[in-house]
Amino acid sequence: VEASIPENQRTAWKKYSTQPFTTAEDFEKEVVRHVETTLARSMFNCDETAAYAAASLAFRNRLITEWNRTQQRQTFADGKRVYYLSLEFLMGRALDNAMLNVGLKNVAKEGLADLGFRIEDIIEQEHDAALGNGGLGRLAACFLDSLASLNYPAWGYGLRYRYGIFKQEIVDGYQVEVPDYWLDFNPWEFPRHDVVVDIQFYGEVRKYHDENGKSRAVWEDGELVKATAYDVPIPGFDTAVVNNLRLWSSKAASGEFDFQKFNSGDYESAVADEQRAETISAVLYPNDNLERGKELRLKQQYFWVAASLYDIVRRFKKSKRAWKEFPDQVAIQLNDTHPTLAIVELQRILIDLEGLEWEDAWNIVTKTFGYTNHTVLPEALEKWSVPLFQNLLPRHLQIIYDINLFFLQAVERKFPKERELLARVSIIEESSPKMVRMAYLAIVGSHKVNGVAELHSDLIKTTIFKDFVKIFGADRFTNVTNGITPRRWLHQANPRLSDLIASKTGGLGFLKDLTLLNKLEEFADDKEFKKEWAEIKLANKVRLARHIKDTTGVVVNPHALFDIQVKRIHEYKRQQMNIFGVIHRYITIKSLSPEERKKFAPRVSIFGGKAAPGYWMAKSIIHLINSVGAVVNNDKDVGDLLKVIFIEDYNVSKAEVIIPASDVSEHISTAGTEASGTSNMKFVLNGGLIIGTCDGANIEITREIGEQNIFLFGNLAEDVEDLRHTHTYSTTTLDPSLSAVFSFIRTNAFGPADDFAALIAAVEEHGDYYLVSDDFNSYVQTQELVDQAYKDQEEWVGKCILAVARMGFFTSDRCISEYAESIWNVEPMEPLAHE
Ligand code: F55
Repeated sequence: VEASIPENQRTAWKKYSTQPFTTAEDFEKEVVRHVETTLARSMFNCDETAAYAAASLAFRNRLITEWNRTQQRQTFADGKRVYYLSLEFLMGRALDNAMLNVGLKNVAKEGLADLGFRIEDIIEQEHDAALGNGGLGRLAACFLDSLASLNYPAWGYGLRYRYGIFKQEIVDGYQVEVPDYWLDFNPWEFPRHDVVVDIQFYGEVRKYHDENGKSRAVWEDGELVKATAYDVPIPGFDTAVVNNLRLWSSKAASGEFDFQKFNSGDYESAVADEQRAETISAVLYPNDNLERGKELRLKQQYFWVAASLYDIVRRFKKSKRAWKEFPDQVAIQLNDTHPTLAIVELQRILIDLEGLEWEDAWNIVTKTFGYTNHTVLPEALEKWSVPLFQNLLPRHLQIIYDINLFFLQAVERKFPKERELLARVSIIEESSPKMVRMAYLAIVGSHKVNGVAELHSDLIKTTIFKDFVKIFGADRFTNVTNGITPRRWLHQANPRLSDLIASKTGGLGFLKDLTLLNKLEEFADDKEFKKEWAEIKLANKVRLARHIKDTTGVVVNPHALFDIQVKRIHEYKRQQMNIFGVIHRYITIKSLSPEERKKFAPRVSIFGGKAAPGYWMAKSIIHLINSVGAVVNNDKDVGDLLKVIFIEDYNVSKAEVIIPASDVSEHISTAGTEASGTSNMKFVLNGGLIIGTCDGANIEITREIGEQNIFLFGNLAEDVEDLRHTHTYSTTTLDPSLSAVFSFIRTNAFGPADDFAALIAAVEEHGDYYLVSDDFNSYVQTQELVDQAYKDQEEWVGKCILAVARMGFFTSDRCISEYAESIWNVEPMEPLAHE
């Protein structure tokens, strides 16, 4: 029964319906009301934490009104919706973003000032929502911002982890992981205790025959876990659209069985059940680009997928349409293979619960799903052991076998003589134990598969998924080059640059149509403009220098070139090459006479990023960086010529401070390994140049901004495989400068050389898989070109302006429009203005 208020009584509702604030005065009223009632405090004990809480509650109420309006409008329109399934959403802070997106940051600033607070200090109080590892999770967050800003009816579905990515502390130069308990006070989520789904695990499958003699599989027994929805409002920029991010939290399914245990005196085991259920959504797995096959991870995936699909199907059923219309109402995008079980779960719902025929169901399924691949690294491709599956999800395993059977039969019909092809493309790998290849399942169950940059999308078609191109045709595979939201990554992170750009491009329109940046080309030679531009960069560097001083005690000169590499620590991203280069620079400086040193270009090498807790090589890299810093930063011969900084606990809110402060940032992965990269886009958009390899989106960035405005070096993807063979089958000589770096490390210059032996051995003895030696000379020479170029500030700033002017392509708005058109087949809704 609809719980709707009858017509006659609605006038009272309308009269008292919440009026969102628009003035500083009304905002202040709200803040004071929240401090005095919601928080039960007063002006005599209102610290910054309380002011943050009250300001957030005020904005949150404002969002709720528009959120309700958006949801009602979408329900009424009853059009096709997009569902973005991602195990990670790296959202960062919400308050600043909410204030900017609804266009009331200035109002809040004035209001908070009246109440005795600086808005910057209040924003700083918020704990990051860090439900992600790195690029993949942040991409999902940028996509939500674009979907709302472009008025698409779209939902995100994820897990409400009690612990997000760990907090990184550096102790004696080593990474230490500390749990990130972030839910103490989170005004941005709404528990929906009425939106609950029971999720089943284990048990067994029995066959029953119905009255027509038709056999039906029924999945019975096992254990139930309860999924509760928590909703997070996602405001669009310059629109009243507020979309929904629904995160699921696990609890023991309440009711009979635990009460039974309780009554029978088995209290402890009832509590243990409760705890085991809550464990499912307890913690985000901290590996990026590595899959470890843990049962709890598979439980997380099914828990989240099953709850989300139940929700999506329930919404569809309300519209009372025929099942064959499902793909006209629903588009589901799989963010990597983590949600691939959704394909199997939808097939199960349709055949086992709704009684559709296999073929009809499978047609619906494949039309509904799209799959985005984010990596070609073999160790990152998900595989699950068949015995594990059999135990946890017995019915799903049967369906996977059936999907595979029908798929392989079709392949055999099309390519009758190719027995090896069948083994290669089978969803089941015939190893021991047998494994389910999730990427293959995702390809077979989707109508589109996309990579995230041109090179990457080409590579997946010619390497890991080559056979599937032959089977399904090239049309199933496409490219959508990644993008970033200019709202957070320019307007929010770099307000002064955003204002300067607005003053030359006719207002803030560029934040909604980033190609408008090209108007800046006219000003690339404008003396006055360049001066303001350079001043802003310097101010951003001063801000970062202050953070570095406060957190590490090291004083850096903001006039030195800031060279930044911040991203997850991984051998393929080659932070080791960067730090070897820094050591090379240190050796060079030490060899110079005092006279020569005066001409040497000063540089600050800044690193940041987390290592997966079990990834020893990555942890050694962090240790080496810190050990080099400890020596170099205290060497009187060096002074300001070189500083080496490791910024602890790199996350979204730190990125907002770090990225606007770069002169040069490093994106130096071995060619062919970084699917796209997205921080490369953020750095250039903030007026920094790039030193990078011909990899991922660097290639398209170069095409857009011009090769005079980027420092590219190193071997090309097409040559990497052959070079690796050279290492394996013959002895190649190590690059002489790199050899000198290794010798220097072996003098114990940075502490016991044994600590770094594995890093050296990887290059010298274990085949240098990531080609550090092959690229080292080219890297060092290109760094010298950077030094030279930086000396001519006029020309440097000109390059930065031209680069920014040409970055329009890399907005996530463009990505979302491409997905909408070529994969989802959805249209944006009419714009919605604030009331
Ligand atoms: C996390 C968990 C697993 Cl099991 C596997 C991968 C990850 C992960 O974090 N991957 C990731 O961040 N991939 C990155 O995706 C970005 C967005 O597409 C790309 O820009 C980047 O190149 C890629 O490495």
